[in-house]
Amino acid sequence: MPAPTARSDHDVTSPNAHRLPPGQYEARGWPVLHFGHAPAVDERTQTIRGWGAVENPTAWTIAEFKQLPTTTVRSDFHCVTKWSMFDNDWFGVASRTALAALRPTAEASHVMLHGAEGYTTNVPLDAMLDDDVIFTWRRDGEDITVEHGWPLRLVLPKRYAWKSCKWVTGIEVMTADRRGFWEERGYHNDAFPETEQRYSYQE
Ligand SMILES: Nc1nc2c(c(=O)[nH]1)N[C@H]1C(S)=C(S)[C@@H](COP(=O)(O)O)O[C@H]1N2
Ligand SMILES: [Mo]
Repeated sequence: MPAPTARSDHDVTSPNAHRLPPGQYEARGWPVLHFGHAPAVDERTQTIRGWGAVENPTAWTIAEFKQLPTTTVRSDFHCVTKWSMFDNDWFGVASRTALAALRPTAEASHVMLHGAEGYTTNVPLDAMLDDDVIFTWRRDGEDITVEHGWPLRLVLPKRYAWKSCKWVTGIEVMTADRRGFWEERGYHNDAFPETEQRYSYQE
């Protein structure tokens, strides 16, 4: 992952300073961070597939997926490279709404999110059903840019942001845990910011 942004991007005098998880600083603006390149995506033809331990495997175009019931949730966002953002209003399809459409089987326990260019990240099914988890394409009333994951990204605010998969192409429901892209490369499987679960050697 790229190095943290320069010191001048930190706002140590922020009124949100007391809300920062340990080791984090508040970013000015919204940094862009990902491995590889932002893909060119057409939301009319790009599909998002849901498969695995589900009773109703589904392939939506992204445009169809966006016809599911929508909601807005406010949450914070914490990157393991130490920047945080507060009070983001995300508009989109609640994760629990999408998963309800797929109908996970009784054996389902984990989800692998698949993003463009082979990115993956794993999340317990319970965590995907939290009411603050959302497949989103708008932040604070504006469409997000392709760099930030348009036409569709996940936001999973209670975990470090590498679990918030950009350019989502698949929701794989699993009956056991399996590590995703960063989880296989030295990052923590659970990734809770409050206890600084940054690296796999802490597990
Ligand atoms: N598909 C994909 N999603 C991804 C990543 C990535 O490399 N590929 N990087 C993650 C990381 S490490 C972070 S911090 C957030 C950053 O989101 P942002 O660029 O919108 O700030 O996206 C996450 N989602
Ligand atoms: Mo990150």
